[in-house]
Amino acid sequence: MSIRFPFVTAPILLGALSAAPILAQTGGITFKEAYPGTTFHDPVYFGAFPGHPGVNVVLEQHAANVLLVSKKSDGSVVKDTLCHLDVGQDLEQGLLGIAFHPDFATNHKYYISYDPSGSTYYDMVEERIADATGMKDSGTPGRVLIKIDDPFVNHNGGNLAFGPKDGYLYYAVGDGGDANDPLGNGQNKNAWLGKMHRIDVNSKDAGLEYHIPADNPFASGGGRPEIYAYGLRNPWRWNFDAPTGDLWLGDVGQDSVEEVNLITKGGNYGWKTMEGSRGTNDGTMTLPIYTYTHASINGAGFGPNGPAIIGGMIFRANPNSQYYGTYFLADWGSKGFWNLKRDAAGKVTATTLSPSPVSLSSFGTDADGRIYACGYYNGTLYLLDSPDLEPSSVRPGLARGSLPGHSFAALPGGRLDARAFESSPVLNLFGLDGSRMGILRKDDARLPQGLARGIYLLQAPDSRGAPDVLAIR
Ligand SMILES: [Ca+2]
Repeated sequence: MSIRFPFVTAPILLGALSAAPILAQTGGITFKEAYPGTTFHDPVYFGAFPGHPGVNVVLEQHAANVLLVSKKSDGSVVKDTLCHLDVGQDLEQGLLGIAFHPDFATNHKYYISYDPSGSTYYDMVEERIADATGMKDSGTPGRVLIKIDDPFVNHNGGNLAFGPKDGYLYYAVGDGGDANDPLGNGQNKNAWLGKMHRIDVNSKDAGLEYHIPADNPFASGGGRPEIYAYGLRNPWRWNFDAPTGDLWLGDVGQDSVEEVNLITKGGNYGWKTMEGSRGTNDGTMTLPIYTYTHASINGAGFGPNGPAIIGGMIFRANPNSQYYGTYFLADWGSKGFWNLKRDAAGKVTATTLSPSPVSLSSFGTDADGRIYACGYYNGTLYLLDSPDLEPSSVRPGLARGSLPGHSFAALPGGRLDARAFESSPVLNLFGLDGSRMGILRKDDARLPQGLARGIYLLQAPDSRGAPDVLAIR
């Protein structure tokens, strides 16, 4: 997703990467194959399919399939094709983004972004409608909302998402491409390119296929009315933190710096006057909340396509987890992998985790908020696996006819008996209603603070046997 080797093709890279080892992760996180034995062609998106528990959406960038992926009870993987397109085949072209209308369950509308095939380049956003089952495209021709003339083949951005607080469709597109933003798009408030845009898909203004939200920064002049934020180079992957509405964006840098931005309405993120926090801020520019330099990851190797940030995902699935509200991100070329914690004062603390097994292209979540990552060149979807990343909606599993578990007792604020860890060094702690109250580890068996007296259940993360019983008295 960088510009340095834009014409290197996947077959060459496959040879270079096929020997990449699967590394155990520090921080207790492993990359676990989500669909063992099943691969995807250049996956660039993973997300939950709304209204269909257990079904996830995968975008295949160059094969240009929107896949609905699920597992049968015997563990076999089913791929249904919601939609297939004809797209450009350069490294950064293809099917790039998808968002489902907040009312998809009733109106079956969904939105894709892609670069069509052909020697003239465009960046497009299109509305499509699924059939009555919701599982197949209706075949009705798509309604093109946005079609941008694009001077170069790279820097196409392409992510799409509906704002969790406002219901508007957000779409980010890169500066057009080549090096040094030769057309000056990033700082040109009248250009589509190098921007985050925001539109209302539920009504139309005169001459447009959408409505301009009245509070867009340039809704009444001063720039393109669709613009929400500007000064972006190649905003490849970004995600909303739904509880706060914060928009975390990874903007791919050029020669020196990769950056994470918190995107706010009307914000100028500096490109090409600034790269990361380097360059001269004219006073209008918002600095990134986190950067890493190419020099800093040199030791890890740049990989065949050079460094490029893969904007990440915020973990919100379990309020008791140490990772709650933190952000996972990766680097494409070096396979670097980090967690960022941002405190209430805005101070960011980065933890470097062990590298990803292959170049990641994107992060996503399932309906329960588990975090997944797309392994690009091996087509493997990974679950970020750790007891700390299990959703609190996990319930203790009970095999039919299983024997009662063991019983343990402890005092409030005390420790769990070491014998409870004989089957597993990590145990989930559940209330009797099945809600998960925390995680206990053999090497730190302290009970969570503030746990009330009463009866609780203990079970290893993957166990389906009877839980053990813990009485706190
Ligand atoms: Ca381009």
